[in-house]
Amino acid sequence: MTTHTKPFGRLLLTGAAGGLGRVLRPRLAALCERLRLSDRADLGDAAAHEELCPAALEDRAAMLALLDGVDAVVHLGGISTEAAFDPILQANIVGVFNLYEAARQHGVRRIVFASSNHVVGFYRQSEVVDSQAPPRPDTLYGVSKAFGENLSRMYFDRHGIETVCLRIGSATPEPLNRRMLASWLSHDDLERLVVASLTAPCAGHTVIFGISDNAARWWDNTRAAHIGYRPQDSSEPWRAALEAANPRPDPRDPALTWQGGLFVELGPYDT
Ligand code: NAI
Ligand code: 15L
Repeated sequence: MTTHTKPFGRLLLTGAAGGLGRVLRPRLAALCERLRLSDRADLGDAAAHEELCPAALEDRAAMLALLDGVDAVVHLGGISTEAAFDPILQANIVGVFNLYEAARQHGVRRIVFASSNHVVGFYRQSEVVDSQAPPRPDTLYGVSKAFGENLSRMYFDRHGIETVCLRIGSATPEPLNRRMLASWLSHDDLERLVVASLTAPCAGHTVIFGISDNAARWWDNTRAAHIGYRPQDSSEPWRAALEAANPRPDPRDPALTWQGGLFVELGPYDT
């Protein structure tokens, strides 16, 4: 048996060239002996503990090779907003299937899957939803994330691969608008959430909303308490400035009506 001083021997981060991938890349080093980084975009130079493995998610053979020797995965790769159906199909549906099938074949035990709040974007901001509320996606993008959540559920029930689905809100350096008073996830809390999801003793199949400890709340994480995520940041210090910037909000503004905000009006895009 191989023993490691860190929790993981080899951790795979997909979408490593993206916005959140670049945030997590240096922060995951403490968790693993080797950090395997993948994307279809340029990954820059590898540090001593890193392995660069470019791959397109829709390339089944490349994904099978990518998962070889991996202990756990943080899956951020994919289309991250509304788009035409074809790229969403390739990256977020075919790609997620390729990831789980490769994980099954290589015996990977846990995946942290970047889902999205847009799985429930058509709930109103006046409602509070938890992980058991039926999906109400606001976009094809949201539908594709619901697919990933369901696929990972099936791979847990059939094959025992644990997954924590992160329904990330808005992961930006600071909250940028009134909606983000509820949806904001600080980068430090993103790190806390990913670390907790990777290292919780028993994750099973869990859906958890990725938000900081914001005073404004639409999303209830009570059912995910076993993950041990303890956010330490809050959007509240930005409230006064954000409200002053928009002192008389239009109550019909979709950005302030739907949990998914302006995503409810994006698209459709040509395939
Ligand atoms: P991003 O768009 O900056 O990064 C996604 C990465 O995936 C990119 O580097 C892109 O090259 C790669 N990618 C896309 N299609 C691919 C394909 N077919 N094959 C290989 N690589 C491919 O997105 P961001 O903001 O870093 O988000 C990361 C993940 O978190 C995404 O899955 C997104 O849906 C999810 N998320 C992010 C939120 C945020 O606030 N940033 C909120 C909710 C969910
Ligand atoms: C997402 O799912 C997107 O990936 C991100 O770019 C943001 O738009 C975020 O949701 C949000 O809802 O603010």
